[in-house]
Amino acid sequence: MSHEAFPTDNPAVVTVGLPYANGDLHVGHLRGYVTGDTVARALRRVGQQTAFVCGSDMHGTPIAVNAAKEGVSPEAFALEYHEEYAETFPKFNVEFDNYGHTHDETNVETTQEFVRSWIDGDHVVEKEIQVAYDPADDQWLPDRLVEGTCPYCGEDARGDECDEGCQRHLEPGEVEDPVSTLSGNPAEYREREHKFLRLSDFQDYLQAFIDRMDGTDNAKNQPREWIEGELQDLCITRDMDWGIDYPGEDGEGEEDLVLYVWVDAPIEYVSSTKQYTDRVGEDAFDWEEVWTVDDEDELTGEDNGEIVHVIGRDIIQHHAVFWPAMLRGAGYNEPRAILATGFVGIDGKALSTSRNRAVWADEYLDEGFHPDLFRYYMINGSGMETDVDFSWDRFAERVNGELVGNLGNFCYRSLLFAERNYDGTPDADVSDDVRERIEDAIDEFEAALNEYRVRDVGAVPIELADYGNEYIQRNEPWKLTDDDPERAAQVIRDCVQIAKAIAVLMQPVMPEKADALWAQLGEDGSVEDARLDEALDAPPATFDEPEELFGQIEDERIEELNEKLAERVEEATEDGEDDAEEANEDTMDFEPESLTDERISFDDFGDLDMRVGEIETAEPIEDSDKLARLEVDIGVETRQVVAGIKQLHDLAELPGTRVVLLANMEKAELFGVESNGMVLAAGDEADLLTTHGDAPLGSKIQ
Ligand code: B3M
Ligand code: ZN
Repeated sequence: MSHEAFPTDNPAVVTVGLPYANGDLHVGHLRGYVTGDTVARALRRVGQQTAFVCGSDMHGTPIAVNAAKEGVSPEAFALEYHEEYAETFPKFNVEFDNYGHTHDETNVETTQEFVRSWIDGDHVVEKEIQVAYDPADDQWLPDRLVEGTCPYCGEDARGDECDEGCQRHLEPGEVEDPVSTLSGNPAEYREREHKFLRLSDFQDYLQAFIDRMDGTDNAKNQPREWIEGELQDLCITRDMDWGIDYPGEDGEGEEDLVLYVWVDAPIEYVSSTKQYTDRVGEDAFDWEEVWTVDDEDELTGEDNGEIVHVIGRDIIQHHAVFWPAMLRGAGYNEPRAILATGFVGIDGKALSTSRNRAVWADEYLDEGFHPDLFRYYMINGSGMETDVDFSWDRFAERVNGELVGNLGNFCYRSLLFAERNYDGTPDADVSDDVRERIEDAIDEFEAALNEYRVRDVGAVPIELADYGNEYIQRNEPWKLTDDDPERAAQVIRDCVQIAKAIAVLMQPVMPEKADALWAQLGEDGSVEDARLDEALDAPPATFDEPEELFGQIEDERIEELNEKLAERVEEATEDGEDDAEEANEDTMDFEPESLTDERISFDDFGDLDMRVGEIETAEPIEDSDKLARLEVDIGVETRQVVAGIKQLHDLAELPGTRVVLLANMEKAELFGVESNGMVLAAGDEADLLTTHGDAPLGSKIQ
């Protein structure tokens, strides 16, 4: 950690990547917003002054195209989604201090100011470049209006992004074999003059920046490759009508040119904070204290505000390379930390809005589930950087196990016992052991937050509840009430304190449930306003009979939801003819590697102890994108192996599959899991080798 620990004397701003105002929100989007909201709440919890801001991303080609399809203006089209988002977020207890949009006046002004600063600082250059053009339609094809092949990795790519391959940002003119996504016509490249932000001006700065930036490992490490290589200039203008006008040197707009959507989008982080200041007044929150720098040479100095960006892992380059350069070029402060979350998929495949392959935000709520359960599942179900599959089974497992069975159960039994026997909190001091355990929990909360281990922040109250359950079980106060009433009162006094600490510590992840517990303890107001160390203050002497905080989710309910989702995924797959065609093309294009000239002896071959096996279990290794843990029965014994097949196979379908296992492969340890053998597979798709007949398990391959 290269910055002063939270809380600092400066205000902080937490942001989340702006949603494109282009379709309904699904659980994949919500992961980021819930994470950002949890971070903002946790920062406030430790006493950090924090504004949580965001806005809708209104520009870009997909919005212009979809609006045209519906026969409405892009502005009207995007505003409708903007309003929908502004209503949906609070339903998930995602409470922005300000939620603006990129087409509002504040952002237009701020964006044009940024660009003027770059021009004044001589960071903008004009260049003739090749831009994709559809001659049949007489149409320029910026960004997603063109598709083709990525020049870096050869995968299919959009005009501005290699979304299926290396994830790089692509500059206009880079995509090979361009085709219009509007008409399907092959496109040609035509010369056109555009404006560029000269990123190489910021190369040294960026190299130093990335060394001091905090956040998740993916955000800290991936940009190094880009920053260490030669930085290409960033084209900041587009041939479109929809967007913010390029301001020009004398303040006059340049005809036909609007700013690239990725110019005005991050600037909305600044604009949204400004709007917040406008609303609450400078004394309550001063946007300039966060965004502007007092001393440019002292970027990590004590006078600068704390900027924390939460984003999806696909937009790291925009935030850790382009954005800091944009800020620097306009004399603004830099991000303190970038946290990049993994994706949410279903059955190992990405969610798709157009194919209805998703669990929708509204749908989750319509099923009657509490938003805090979803928040808990998103934050505690996996590490932040891990790609996860949304699964109703795992959702129910977490809720039933950790919330109902552990946290909820502890609080309910403790408060019920307290209310029945003492009308509330027994009159005693908290024991030293319990006080220390709560202090440890507070320390871990602070440490986890400072290291951006958001999942661990969420785990603190669960672990405390675990301790509480064990404590009450061990001390059996119900047996003590007659024989040793003093001891019984002491135990329950401790348990009530633990419940109070749980309410304080669970608030960032489950704000509404934390308030419910707070009220059950007879406390006034919202737990949000309680400081972290209030976890150790005595709870009110009296309170009413508590209610269970969480209800069990029944198996039948989950079965219904699973069926619904399975049907939808099936339909989405049937609709996905494109996928099938693409797969076919892949096979047709496939060029096998040339054969090796080196021969081996029969003895050499005999050294390989390969056996027929059958997969018994296959499960993902959570922290890895690619790896799965398999148990393979090879007749003589069952072997645990780690295989790089997580995204290439539906793991649930693998048990029962016959495979060939190289049994005398060197042992290895991957992500802490021992791999004892190797399963043979063909090609990049890891097509598993199996047997034609039914040779018994353990048969040697010869
Ligand atoms: N609107 C959405 C995305 O690419 C995009 C984020 C902008 S953040 C400044 O995830
Ligand atoms: Zn690529």
